[in-house]
Amino acid sequence: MLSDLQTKKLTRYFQVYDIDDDGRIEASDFERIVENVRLLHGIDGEDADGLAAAYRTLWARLRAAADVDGDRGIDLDEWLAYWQLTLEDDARYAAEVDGLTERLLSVFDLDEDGAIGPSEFSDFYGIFGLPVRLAETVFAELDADADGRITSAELREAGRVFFRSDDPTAPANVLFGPYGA
Ligand SMILES: [Ca+2]
Ligand SMILES: [Ca+2]
Ligand SMILES: [Ca+2]
Ligand SMILES: [Ca+2]
Repeated sequence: MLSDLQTKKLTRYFQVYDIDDDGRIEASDFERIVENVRLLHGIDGEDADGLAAAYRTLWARLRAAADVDGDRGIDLDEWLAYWQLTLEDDARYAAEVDGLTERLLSVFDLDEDGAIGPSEFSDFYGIFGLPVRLAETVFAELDADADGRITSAELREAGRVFFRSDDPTAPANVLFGPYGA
């Protein structure tokens, strides 16, 4: 079972992907994410095609696993059911945390130093429509050793805590911004 805290955090994560805020994660939400990432990197042509293809694959995998009623969208109930199964399975959970860490680094580590700096973190919030004024506070929470960079190890730890921790005071709970009451 997902705890109350996990349900709130995963609902917040759902809202991050449901960019148009219509209560369903669909192909069109992923297309908007791709477009935002494309603009951030200023890429087009073949690179943009590769980016779009990567997100199509990600969406297809998510849909195959989570769209139980087959209506080509993932509603919140399907999303939470998907995460309950994933978090109960250590191998799937580890793969999700690794995948999230790699995606965040590959998309937002613009200067390619292997870590997320403050302005790269603001980009991340901007792309997902999260309040950018919060980025600075959340960045400081996730930068565990306060050296001004969120390394892949810090990001992976944040992912682990975000998905599984039931400690309401854990800083990484707010990886995707504040979650609802
Ligand atoms: Ca949507
Ligand atoms: Ca569905
Ligand atoms: Ca960087
Ligand atoms: Ca750090």
